[in-house]
Amino acid sequence: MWRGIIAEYSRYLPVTKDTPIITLQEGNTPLIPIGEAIGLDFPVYAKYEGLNPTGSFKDRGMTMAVSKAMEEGVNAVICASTGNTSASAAAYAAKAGLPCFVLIPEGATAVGKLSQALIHGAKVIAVKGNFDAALRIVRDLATQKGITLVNSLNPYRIEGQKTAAFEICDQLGHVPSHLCIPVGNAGNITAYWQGFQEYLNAGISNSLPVMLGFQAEGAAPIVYNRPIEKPETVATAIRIGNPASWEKALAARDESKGSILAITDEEILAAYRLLASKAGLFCEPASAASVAGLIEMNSSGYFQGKHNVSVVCILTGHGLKDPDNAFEQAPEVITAPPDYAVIQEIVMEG
Ligand code: AN7
Repeated sequence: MWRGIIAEYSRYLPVTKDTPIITLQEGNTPLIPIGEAIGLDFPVYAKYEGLNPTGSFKDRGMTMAVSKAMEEGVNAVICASTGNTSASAAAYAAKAGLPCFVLIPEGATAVGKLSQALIHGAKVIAVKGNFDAALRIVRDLATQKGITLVNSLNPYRIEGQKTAAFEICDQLGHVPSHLCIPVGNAGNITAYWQGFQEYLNAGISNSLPVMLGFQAEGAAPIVYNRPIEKPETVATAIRIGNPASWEKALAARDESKGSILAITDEEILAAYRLLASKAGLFCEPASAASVAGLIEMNSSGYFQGKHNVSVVCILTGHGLKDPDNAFEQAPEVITAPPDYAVIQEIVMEG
């Protein structure tokens, strides 16, 4: 039985036998071939992180952050969140029996994520401001004794999230040539790069991928090299104007000879619909940025003449997190009377 990322990868993590492990058996998410479905003629895989216990990759980091918080004997955990961090923090805090406080940007968090934070018993505070403003407040608040910050500024979050890179190498049997990943607060790209480097240094793998990060056009501070005061994008998960791990994302980009590029909301939504309708994979819009970015780079000729290409795209969160966007992007429901002939006609028309 899979025991969760801490037990499975403990030799790579800062835990001891005295660390109380708070787990929901996160990790072990599938790597699904999608190349053909999205119209590309080289191997492409989706790492479907939406299948983690709370529906996003955040669970890998949260099991570490909350376990270490318990080990240190803290009184509460706190985070700012565009949604997924709050859902994950609330669930792991519930399991640990710890109070959890979350600050979210009012009106800009997908409904699934908000419902999770609430049902798990977190105190949810909606602030009239964006994620960046909320993060500034919790960073200061977490200096109070006994309150631990569980945003990705917490180094244990990165430690946990790096295990996804280990899994990719273990599942694929080799290191992918390129990794495509959405970038918001930039913790995850940092974590993957650290994970791939650690596997290389441990002698488990023998190469490193090129890191390709993607930000939404209206929320692309790293791409445009300046903080964005009022970030805007349909992909609310990555509606972030001043990423906390900015420098580390630049290091991942430059050390891997990769890029961090902007992708429009239209491109994100096209990839979102394509994944759902052709690959059978329902992810949230922010996650589709990885596939949108790959499609865009392929169109621009980036992969031409490259040998042994194998790409992994990270689908960071489940589509059910954000049903409002699905309804907006999908065809309408057909209404009909309970009448055989009427319904037969609809079915026969295809
Ligand atoms: C689905 O939940 O920042 O670059 O507060 O939910 O590590 O921030 C979420 C981020 C990508 C970006 N995809 O990852 C939060 C939050 C999804 C996300 C990202 C997020 P980072």
